[in-house]
Amino acid sequence: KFDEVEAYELEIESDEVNIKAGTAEGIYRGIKTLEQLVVLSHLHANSNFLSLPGGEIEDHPSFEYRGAMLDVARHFFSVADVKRYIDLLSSYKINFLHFHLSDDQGWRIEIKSWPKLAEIGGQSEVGGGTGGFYTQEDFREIVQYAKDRFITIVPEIDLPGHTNAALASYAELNCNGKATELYTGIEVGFSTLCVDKEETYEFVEDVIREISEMSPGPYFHIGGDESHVTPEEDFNRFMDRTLEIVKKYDKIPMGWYELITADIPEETLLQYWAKSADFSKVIPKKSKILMSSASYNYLDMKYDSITPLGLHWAGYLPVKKAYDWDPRSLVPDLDADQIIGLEAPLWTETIEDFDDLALMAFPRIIGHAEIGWTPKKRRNWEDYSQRLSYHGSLLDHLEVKYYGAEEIDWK
Ligand code: TNX
Repeated sequence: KFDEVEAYELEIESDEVNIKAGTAEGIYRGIKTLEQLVVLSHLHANSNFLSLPGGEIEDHPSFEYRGAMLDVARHFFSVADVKRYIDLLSSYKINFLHFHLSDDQGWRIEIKSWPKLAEIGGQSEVGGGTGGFYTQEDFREIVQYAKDRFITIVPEIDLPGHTNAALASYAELNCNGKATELYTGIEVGFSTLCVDKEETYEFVEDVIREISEMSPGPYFHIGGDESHVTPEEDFNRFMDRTLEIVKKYDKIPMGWYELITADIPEETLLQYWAKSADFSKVIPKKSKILMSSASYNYLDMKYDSITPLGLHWAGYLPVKKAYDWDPRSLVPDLDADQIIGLEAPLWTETIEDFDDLALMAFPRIIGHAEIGWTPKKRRNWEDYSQRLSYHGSLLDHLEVKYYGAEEIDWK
């Protein structure tokens, strides 16, 4: 069981420190707790003498999936940036990183059998910058770096909409046989693969095969969101075939909740991104659910009206709101046992570099990490905001930007 795999005990006594666990992963989680204690005790000590609070901790996670998502399609992020994010995520015991690898504005992963995807589709991004892409070697390096920190990479190729970068790279993927122009704006829902062409399924299969071979994790994310120009019947037919391909390469399919209209296998993991106003309309009943509500989880939503970056179509997301909720009861019509965890997406229409990313992710993702680890009955805002107030100094020490929200009495 996941909670046993990740469980650990930490004992700090007057003359020794012990970490016990049944697995290397458990030991790793324990080391991360100890590391935070050491750094924070050091940063807030009144002398040069380092002392740690004594005691015993028995610890294990509440959810098996505690994720972050990075959109590298709207703006590209270097391997070094991704590694830096992975280090930070791992220190807060996040265990999945979902990579949004393709969208209208860019294709970010080398596909050997379709080289123009990266060569052409990799050269654009929002705002007209130069874009970029990961070679397969880069991607393998990221997967391994994450794995060494007990983080599983979830690759996403968004289909059949959000595909302009691919449609600009290969004329034959378009129904009219003409390549589209590269796109650098931020509109959504205008592109679609041609669902009646056999080339489309050769493309989908080659992409899923090449990426699956590099991805040891269980999931392959096939997108499915906002396919507004694909008629529903076409969408379902396309997805039924694509789901077969995912199965052929031994992956568990994952998709945005719109995938519910297709004939999904029972093990499918749907990512629930509805904002609160839509909760009663969007009730996927027949799958596992990953909670990523735009109103609670979206790190690209502004904290408040003066946040310099981000969007606000799902409202503002201050630090308290991002922390003070429970994935098992947020959406009344979902069954608590459908929900395997939560994921915090960072869409990057307005996010251009690591400092921007950090400002939107921190401190809110620390709260998400705690929601994933600690059951609701053992959490409360007063206690959390006190503990969080020390983490600004930790982030300063690492030269990581964060939003100095006034809700927190930063130490
Ligand atoms: C909706 S949420 C999208 C993304 C945008 C995001 C901006 C979802 C599955 N699709 O394409 O980047 O809003 O907040």
